[in-house]
Amino acid sequence: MAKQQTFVMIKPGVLQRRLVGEIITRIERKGLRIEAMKLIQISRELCERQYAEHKGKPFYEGLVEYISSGPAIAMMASGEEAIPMMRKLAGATNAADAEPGTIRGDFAAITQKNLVHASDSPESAERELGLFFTHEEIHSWVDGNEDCLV
Ligand code: FUP
Repeated sequence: MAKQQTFVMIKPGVLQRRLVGEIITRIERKGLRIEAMKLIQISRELCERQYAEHKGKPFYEGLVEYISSGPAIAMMASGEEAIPMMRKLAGATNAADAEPGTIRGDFAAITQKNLVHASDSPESAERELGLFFTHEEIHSWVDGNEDCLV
């Protein structure tokens, strides 16, 4: 299995709803390593770069408005198969399809406000991590608990 690094964004509504701890707990409880994290007011420009693939879609304007509406948390999570693992923890994009037990399934009733973003491929992870973090902001650490997680 491959060690991977993935980009996670905890969206502004999560701070409003005081659910930041709940989300971070789920990521840690799964065993992923948080190796970069910051509270960030995402500018419209950064948001447009993050979601460039969706430009022109009906939900695009509302999405950009929402993501740049207040502070969010940017994070890098690492571990074996971290990219698909984090996508599973997040759940389906569409709020109505997200399974109970997932972050979106448990807390999202509106697709636009589906709490978290998680990279969908190694290419996306590399691109997104590059948008949000400098090398100096990433702090890799050896997982002393690795044996306890199996
Ligand atoms: P995901 O990778 O699961 O975050 O999903 P997408 O990249 O397809 O969508 C990015 C964001 O756009 C979603 F998190 C929420 C928003 N969106 C909508 O508001 N409506 C849609 O129909 C699809 C996506």
